[in-house]
Amino acid sequence: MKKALITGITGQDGSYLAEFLLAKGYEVHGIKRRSSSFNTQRIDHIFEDPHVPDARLKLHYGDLTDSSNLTRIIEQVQPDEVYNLGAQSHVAVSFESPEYTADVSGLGTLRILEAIRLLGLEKTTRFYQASTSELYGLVQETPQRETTPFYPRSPYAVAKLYSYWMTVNYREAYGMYACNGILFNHESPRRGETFVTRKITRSLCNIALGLEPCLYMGNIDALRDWGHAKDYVRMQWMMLQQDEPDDFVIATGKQYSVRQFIEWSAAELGITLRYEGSGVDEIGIVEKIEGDQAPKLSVGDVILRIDPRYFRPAEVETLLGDPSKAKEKLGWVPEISTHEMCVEMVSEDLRIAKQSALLRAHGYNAALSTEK
Ligand code: NDP
Ligand code: GDR
Repeated sequence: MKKALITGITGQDGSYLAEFLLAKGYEVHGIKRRSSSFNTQRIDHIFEDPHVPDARLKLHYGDLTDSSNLTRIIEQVQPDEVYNLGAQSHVAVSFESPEYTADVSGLGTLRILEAIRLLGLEKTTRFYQASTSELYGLVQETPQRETTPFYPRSPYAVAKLYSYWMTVNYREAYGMYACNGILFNHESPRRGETFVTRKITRSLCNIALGLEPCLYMGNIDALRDWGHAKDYVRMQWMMLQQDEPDDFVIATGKQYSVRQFIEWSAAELGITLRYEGSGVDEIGIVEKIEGDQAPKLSVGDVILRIDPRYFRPAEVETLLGDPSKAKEKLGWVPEISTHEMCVEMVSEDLRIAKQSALLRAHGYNAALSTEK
């Protein structure tokens, strides 16, 4: 039985990758952080009691800032494959905590690579690094491919640039099987609530049901290439199954604006928006309501405002990936379109919002009865 170790198993990608690898028959080890409250919601459904003798999901307490802890876990697990998904992954937060971001998202990668090497596993353990389209930042070529020059625009992106090159360096210096997946944005109903897509779907569902008054946004004209996390974790595994290690861009090859994503999400709720004003004074007003998904809204309600606090000190305005190499060499193509993903996210957030609305109105028992 193959063994995989996932850092960041409690995150969006970690949870999907763990499911994927368990289905492939792997024994899956994950590193989770100690926190004062539970942080395993995304993997609770695949958690197995460690007392069960053949449990294949095993969790270890650890932190990417702690070399001795990482070395001990890797020594104990002796993994065939390590997926380094752990990171302080929020770009805007990285401007607030640049040093911590560098420690986790930059040096954390080095700590894992060095642990593999010092334990003498560099010829047996395969390593996947969660690199990012944020490396392209101020884009030098469109669409972006593996050969496009990097120009990072945030402490997060600079930390990930360090990790990218460390991964290449350990491959070249020590013959390690180490790959960078340069992944463009990917989302899902499990996306963290403060990333833009989830913030939009969650807020609009709450607004439709009267749980929140307004969606406050930053730069809604930013352009992104958004895929589905399920498609992207499949590719992370595929990258480690090749004869030779290599780096790949993973993207859909299609680009939309944040504004478009807002409109798709609103449309799923039967809401048509009209915009007035410009810049930080722009507002989104309900122009039309169809169906019964937004019972608490009326035509004329202002449900979208711009809040300058969500603008970043340096913005990445546009990203569009060219996944040709992944398609040609690995036969990978994304199966879920951006719009289909948006529909799935709204549907899931609407279900959650309905539960919250019921809880607010009637309490616990009423919410449970709608689950059936
Ligand atoms: P998430 O933010 O959802 O998950 C990040 C994971 O890292 C969580 O499990 C988190 O733990 C863990 N983590 C954070 N800090 C530490 C630390 N100090 N030590 C150990 N673990 C830590 O990210 P995604 O799942 O979306 O992304 C996975 C990886 O891919 C990240 O490295 C991200 O930077 C990168 N990436 C993501 C893209 C995307 O669009 N999603 C695109 C390109 C790259 P906890 O749950 O306790 O917070
Ligand atoms: P990003 O994702 O920075 O691309 O990083 P995010 O969803 O945070 O932002 C996308 C774009 O939307 C604009 N935006 C807002 N963003 C947030 N979070 N909140 C807002 O209110 C808002 N308004 C507008 C942003 O300015 C930006 O242009 C993600 C992370 O998952 C990284 O870890 C990963 O490496 C990259 O994707 C690829």
